[in-house]
Amino acid sequence: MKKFLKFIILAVLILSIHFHLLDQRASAAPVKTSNYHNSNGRLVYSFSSQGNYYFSYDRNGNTLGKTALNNIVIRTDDLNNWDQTYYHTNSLYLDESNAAYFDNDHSRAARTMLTDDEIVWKQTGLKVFQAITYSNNKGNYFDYFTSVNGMDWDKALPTVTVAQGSGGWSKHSYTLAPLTGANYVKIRWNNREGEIWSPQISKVIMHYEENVDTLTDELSDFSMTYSRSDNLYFDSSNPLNFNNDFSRVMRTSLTSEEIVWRKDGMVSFQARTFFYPENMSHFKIYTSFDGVNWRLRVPDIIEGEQYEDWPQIIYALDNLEDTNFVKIVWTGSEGYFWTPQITKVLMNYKTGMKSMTDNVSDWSRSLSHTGNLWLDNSNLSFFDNDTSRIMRTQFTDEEVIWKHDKIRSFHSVVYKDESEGGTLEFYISANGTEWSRKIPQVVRLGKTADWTKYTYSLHDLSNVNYLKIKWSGNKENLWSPQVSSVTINHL
Ligand SMILES: [Ca+2]
Ligand SMILES: [Ca+2]
Ligand SMILES: [Ca+2]
Repeated sequence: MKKFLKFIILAVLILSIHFHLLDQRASAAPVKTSNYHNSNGRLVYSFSSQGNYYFSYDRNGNTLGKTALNNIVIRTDDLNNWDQTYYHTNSLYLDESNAAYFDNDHSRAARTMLTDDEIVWKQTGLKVFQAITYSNNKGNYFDYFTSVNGMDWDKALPTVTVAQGSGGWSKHSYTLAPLTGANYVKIRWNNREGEIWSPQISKVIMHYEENVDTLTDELSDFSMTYSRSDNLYFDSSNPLNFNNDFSRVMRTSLTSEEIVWRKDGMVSFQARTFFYPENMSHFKIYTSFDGVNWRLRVPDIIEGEQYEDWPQIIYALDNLEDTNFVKIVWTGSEGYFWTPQITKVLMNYKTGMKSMTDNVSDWSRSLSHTGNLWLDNSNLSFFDNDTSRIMRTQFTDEEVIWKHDKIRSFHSVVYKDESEGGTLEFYISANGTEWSRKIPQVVRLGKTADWTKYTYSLHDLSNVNYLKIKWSGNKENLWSPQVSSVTINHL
């Protein structure tokens, strides 16, 4: 009787849960969300019809931010043919037999010999790469590599889940996320024992950002750099220490030297460097949207392949959203001036993006402004020597409008003193008459005396041709906040 009661209670519970789920389904259409975690188990990407997001962390695992990504596209290669692959070794073939062992997959990539065969996929702007494979054993039989240019490869460590496939084979699901500026992925078989027909690759799934191009500076000369400090030199000696690279940038003295690249709409950046293993002092990497105001970044630091004595260190930034410039600074004043060296730099950028900066030296680059605004030229030392900033002259609502076709992002440099001051509001418009307010992303850039410098940015804009900054509020002081410059990225 007790057992019967338990059964009744259980049945009622299951039914009520079932109806509860049905209720939820009836009330809202389900949103399919794909979440991807990094090797530390932290969420890095979340893709759904309601939005795509990238989550970043510092080296201690503290959340740095959440970036919205437009134009995330999925491409699936079922390996029914080789059309979607970029390269594969000749001895591979597509096995169409015994689909019943492979969850009914009628075509998988397989070997014909026990050799280190490989397949390469090319996709610019890769965010997440997944491979589904089958093996007649539980072993992990593949190595994974990623590359920005298809030539310099770095070993990548996927997260792996194992499930039971049909017919007693193990189904492995490998995920690479996040990929730092990768445009190519290579899978290589690594087992030289066992059966030639195991493992097999069933399919790969790629999430990537659309409309991304790529650019490499081999650093043969300074023609692709934007600016640099004086004491830099191209070293061509001992190429064997540097993967046969005959031209690398190094310092000529133990001073703080820097080199800057510009590419409007940069979304990822990779610097490949070599260090002599004594007194190693890391590079510092800064990003900027105007080449004037810089933000220190926390790059991914990857240990690359080592040639001879010099460890290769790769610095990578990905999912950049306010970057038209990147600066690398040599640090360290001890040891040898000829270490470290930069061998090449690789960038992904949004196709066709251009940037326009208005330093507000005058009103010529804005479309219009209201009467009680003033260009302040005083107290340069509080404003990093910026000779002209916009401020109010009355406690009234004031505004400035900028116009540009196809605005995609907007960055303004703002100084505020320690008073409550006025409030800045940001508006966007397609036609210049109907406006909608947007909440900007705020980054604190630095402090001079009583003034703090911030950037206020809007990202991922579409159907926007006008931007407006509005001052409001009537608390002291009239002179705060001040707008120092505005940069508009547009197509
Ligand atoms: Ca397949
Ligand atoms: Ca080089
Ligand atoms: Ca200015």
